[in-house]
Amino acid sequence: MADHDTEPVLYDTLPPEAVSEALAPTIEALGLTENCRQLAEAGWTVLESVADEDFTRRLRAKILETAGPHGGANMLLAKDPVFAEAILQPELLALAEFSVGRGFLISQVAASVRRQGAPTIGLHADNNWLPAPFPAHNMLLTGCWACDNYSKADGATLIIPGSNKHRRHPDADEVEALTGAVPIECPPGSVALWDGNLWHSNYPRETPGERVVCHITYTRLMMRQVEDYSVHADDLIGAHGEIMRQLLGRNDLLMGRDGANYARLRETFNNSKR
Ligand SMILES: O=C(O)CCC(=O)C(=O)O
Repeated sequence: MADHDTEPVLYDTLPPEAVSEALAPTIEALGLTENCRQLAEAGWTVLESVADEDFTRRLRAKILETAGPHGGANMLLAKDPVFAEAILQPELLALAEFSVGRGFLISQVAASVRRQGAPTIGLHADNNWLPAPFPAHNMLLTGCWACDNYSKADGATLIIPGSNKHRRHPDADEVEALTGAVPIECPPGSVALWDGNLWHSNYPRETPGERVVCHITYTRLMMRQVEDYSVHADDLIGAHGEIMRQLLGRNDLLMGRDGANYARLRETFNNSKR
């Protein structure tokens, strides 16, 4: 962790593939070095057994209870504490800082329940509200917490390896052709993560039962979040402390209750470079 009170003004920006000096011991202790390399190179990675099996069972049960008739749910941080537990897992926070930088925010906590015959979502890059060409530094990190097995027949996430290098949205022909598509295969309790550049979709579900997923999006501090938790922020920060303050954008210079908080200017500007 950087000591924001004593850190001097930073002038250099860390390259996208570099782990900062402050984050490196955490990445090493959690065994995430290879995941960082995969995220930077290939635009995706998978973490298995992010929490114990009981946690994934609780998460799955709460999603099934919360999801609407079409299998979707959002604003989940405000709906049950199990979702804060999910987004605050140390491995996820460490990869988020690596991928979308120090001072990163939570953008969205949503869920999907896909039953047999569920149609696909359609090929896209999560940088959906960003013009192309996409910047060198990643802007969005999506983590799909697979509460059920991920295989092609089970309706797993589909990715186009190498598409992260195009740094643009797919066009209509590419969306139709799905050239080079492969499934992300992993056991329940895994979190599949990808950057904002990687083209992805999901396969139709052919098997009986449901594919239950919690969709978590972390974002760089200068991006607009998908979900607005401002009316819930005091309660969430009261329950989860400093890290939630950061995730909800209450630690930075921007959008303080009384306008910009210049006491936080150096920290915010330094964060943008790490
Ligand atoms: O449901 C999936 O497997 C993919 C979800 C997706 O496209 C997303 O969360 O951006």
